[in-house]
Amino acid sequence: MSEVGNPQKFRVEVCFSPEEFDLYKQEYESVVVIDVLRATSAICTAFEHGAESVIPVRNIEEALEYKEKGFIVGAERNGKVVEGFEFGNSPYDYMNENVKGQSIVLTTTNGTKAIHKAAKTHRVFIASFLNLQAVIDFLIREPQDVLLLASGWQGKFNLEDSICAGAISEALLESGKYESDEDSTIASLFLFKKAKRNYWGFLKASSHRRRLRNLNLNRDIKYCLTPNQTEIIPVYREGQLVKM
Ligand code: 3SL
Repeated sequence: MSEVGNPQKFRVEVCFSPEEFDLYKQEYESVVVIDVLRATSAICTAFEHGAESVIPVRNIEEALEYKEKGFIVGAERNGKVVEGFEFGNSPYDYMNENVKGQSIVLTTTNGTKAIHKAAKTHRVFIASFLNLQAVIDFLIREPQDVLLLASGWQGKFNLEDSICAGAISEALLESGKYESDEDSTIASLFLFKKAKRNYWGFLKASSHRRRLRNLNLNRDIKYCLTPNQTEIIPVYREGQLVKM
C-alpha cells in the first residue's frame, strides 16, 4: 500500500529509463515494462498469435545457442535484424502460424534488457499500446503499488514509452484507487494529454520514429501505435514470459 499520503490508495509512478530504475525500485510490488517501438509490442503480438512463451535473452551469444537448439529466435540491434538471424523485433515477424504453441526467444536493444533488470527484483508485466486497456483493467481490478518502466533508448528518455506510461497512469489515477508523487509521472500525464488524439503525428519528430522510418519500418510504427489489439498481458515467470 502506498506511503505517499492516503493509506487507502496504491501508488503508480513512471520511471523514464532503466538507468534510473535503481532510484525507484524499492517501493513497488510490480513493474510494468513498456517498449512501444517495438519489443513489448512484438511480445504482445507473439502471444496474440498463439506463442506459448517468450524467452527474453540478454545477448546475441545466448540467442545463437537457442537458435542452434531449433528455437524461433528474434535478434535486433539498432532496429535491424542481427546478421545470421531470420527474425528481428518486428511484430509482423510473429504474426504467423509457425509461432503457435512455440517458445520464442528474443533479444533487443533496450526492451529485453529492461525486462531482465526489473525481473531481478520484481514481478514484471508487459505493456504496449496493443494491450493498453487490458493492462489498465487488470491494475484497477487488482490494485498494487506499480512502477511503469519505460525502456527508453540506450539509457535515455523516449517519447513513445512515456506516452504509453501516461495513458496507464491517467486511467489508474482516474479510478480513484491510485495516487502518485513523482514529477516523472506528472510529465508523462502531460505528454499523453498532448499526444492522445494523434500518436502518429505527435511522434513525427521523435528519434525512434525517425530511426525506424529510415529503415522503412513505418508499417511497424503504425501497428505499434494502434491501441487495444489484444487482451493478453504477458507476465515474467522463471526466465520466461507467459500469459497471465
Ligand atoms: O530497443 C528495443 O528493444 C527495440 O524495441 C528497438 S527496435 O524498435 O527494434 O529498433
